[in-house]
Order: sequence, then C-alpha cells, then structure tokens
Amino acid sequence: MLEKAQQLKQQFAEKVSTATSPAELEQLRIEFLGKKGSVASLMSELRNVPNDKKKEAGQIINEVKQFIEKNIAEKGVEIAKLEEERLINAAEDYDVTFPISEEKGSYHPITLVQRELEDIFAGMGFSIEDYDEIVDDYHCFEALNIPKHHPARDMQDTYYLSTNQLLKTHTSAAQNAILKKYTSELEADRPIRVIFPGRCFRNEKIDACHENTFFQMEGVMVDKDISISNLIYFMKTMLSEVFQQDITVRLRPGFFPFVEPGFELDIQCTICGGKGCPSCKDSGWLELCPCGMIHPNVLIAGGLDPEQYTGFAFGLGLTRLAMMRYGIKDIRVFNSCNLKSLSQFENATFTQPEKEVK
Ligand code: FA5
Repeated sequence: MLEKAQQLKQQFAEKVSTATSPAELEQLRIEFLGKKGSVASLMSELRNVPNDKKKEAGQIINEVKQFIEKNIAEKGVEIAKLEEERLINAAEDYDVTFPISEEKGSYHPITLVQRELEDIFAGMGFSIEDYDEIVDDYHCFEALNIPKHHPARDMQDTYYLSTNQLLKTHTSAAQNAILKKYTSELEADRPIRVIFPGRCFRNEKIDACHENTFFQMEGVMVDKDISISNLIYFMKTMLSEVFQQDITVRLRPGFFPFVEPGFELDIQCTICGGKGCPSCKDSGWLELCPCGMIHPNVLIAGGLDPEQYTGFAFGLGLTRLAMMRYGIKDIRVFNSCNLKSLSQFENATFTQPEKEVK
C-alpha cells in the first residue's frame, strides 16, 4: 500500500507541475480526487489490507489525498496570477502607430429623453432633483399612504436588501423628502414645483413593454388652489413639446393610494398607430403617465396642511416614453448594451408610423 501511495504521489506531482490552465487543473482533480479517481480506487483496496494494518494504510492514503488537494489549490493560485500578469502585459503591448477610431460615442436614448423633459419642465419653473435608488419601506410605501399588507404593494414587488432597505419601485419614493425639502417655497408664497427622474426596479415578468429596471420621471406641484386643470395643462404641454405634434392620449380613472382622485394617462401606441402590437400588448394604448391630486395623508406625512395646500403628482414612464418617441419596439433594447441599436437616436426625430405595421 505504501509503495502504491508513493507512486500515486509521484505521478500526481509530475502531472501538476506541467499544468498551465484552470481546465487542466480541473482535469487532474477529477483524475485523482474524483469519485472514480485514483485516490478512491486506492481507498477501495483497503478492504484487502489485514485488520491490524488498516489504520496505518488509511492514514497513508489520507496524507496522499491531502497532498494532492493542497497542491491543486496552490497551483490554482499560481495559474490565476500568471493569467493576470499576461493580461496586464497584453494591455500594455499596444501599437502606437495604430490608427485612432474617429467614431464618436452617443448618449443613451433614455438620457436624451430625460434631458429633453428636464428642459421642458425647467422652462415651466420646475426644479430638478436626484434621489436614492436604495430606499426604506417608509419612503417607498408608508409615507405614500400604503401601509404594510396593503394590496397595492403586490403590484410593486422588488428586491429587498439584508439591511431592511429595498430598491425603489417608483420615483414616488422621493415625494416625502421633496415635500419636506421644499416647504420653504410655500412659506415664501411660491409653489413647490419639482421633477425627479430616476431608475426604478421591480420583480417583473419581462416582455416587450415591461422591464425589471426602468426609468420614471416624477413631478409634483403644490400650492394653494392647485386643481386637476393645472395637472391636465402640464401633462398636455409636456407631451406636445416632446412629440412636437398632436398625439392621441386618453385620461381614465386610476387607483393609487397616494392620490385622490387618480388617473391613468395613456398614449396611443406610436409603433402601431393604435392597431395593437407586442409593444402595447395588442391594446393600441400604452400606460404612460399615471397622475392625480396628492392625497391629504401624503401631504400630512410631508409636513403640509391639506386644508391649506393642494397639489398634483405624476409618475411618467420615461422608458416607455423613449420607446414611443423613437419608435423602439422592444423595451429590452434599452438595457441590452447593443451599441448598434442604442447609438442611432441622437438626431432622430419623431415620425408617425406607416399604416401597415407588422
Ligand atoms: C407608479 O409607479 C406610480 N408611482 C405613479 C404615480 C405617481 C401615480 C404619482 C400617481 C401619482 P405605475 O406602477 O403605473 O405607477 O408606473 C408608472 C409608469 O411607469 C407606468 O405607466 C409605465 O409607463 C412605467 N412602468 C411601470 N412598470 C414598468 C415596467 N416594468 N417596465 C417599464 N415601465 C414601467
């Protein structure tokens, strides 16, 4: 047994010294330590060893096994280090005479639409705010009149962190902080007018118009005597400026616990012209911008007196707006990193679809 063990050790040492890649190392591990490997077969020979020698033979095999395990681990580290050095050297090994590409980068279509909207709203006196992507339950739900166990939470399942925080499901998660931050505007007899774009995350079944990571742009306006008419005026202005021509929209009742009354503002699908296609789930319409009058409980949570102030809020689906603006048929293009698709929109203008759309 001792002799066989020594031979095995010798055999392994020779092979491992010539291994140069993780794949070769894995092959060696299977050959020597696998279920049907050399160590296992040596182990099976233990039953032929006399009882009084079994313990000693077992120890010898274990030592060989440990030797092989240790050497495989050390060789793995060595190979990884060599590979790292090779990559560094390859990176330094460039040709200074190589012609430089004249190709320019481009902005992501979401960035383009976001900037366009920021300009439009800035022109109407709105400030622009940025907000965290990781938030707590209070800001994402409770401050928005969505207590624990409220069914409205089912629509917004998200990714929870071990810190009790979560990835925000909607830009409304910033409403509470924005209302508190801008209280001084009301004290100075000026309205609160703020937009806050941001990335949102949901545990979503992905299709041509649903992503798990998408962008929204929230807006709030609060003052004395703000009404639904103000809300409709701002929505209309925004859409006509983005599309630079008439587009068909519809306003219908919608339920969100943080607004009362609440509405869904849908846009007729610009991909199919309202006929129905995968981009609009065959309905001809795309939910674009839910909105409504801010619920008194939300104003109270933001430190405002609902007897004195009223306001509207909207949560524009920025990613979907970019789809409609640029005629992008599938929402998955945005996160695809496919530069060929993403880099073609910088100078694009909006065109109504042809009559026949496949
Ligand atoms: C909300 O997120 C509300 N916070 C909006 C709101 C704000 C209502 C203020 C009232 C007042 P909703 O879940 O419907 O609502 O999402 C708003 C918009 O985000 C949708 O109309 C859609 O355009 C976009 N959206 C929602 N989920 C996705 C998704 N999975 N992929 C792409 N866009 C999405």
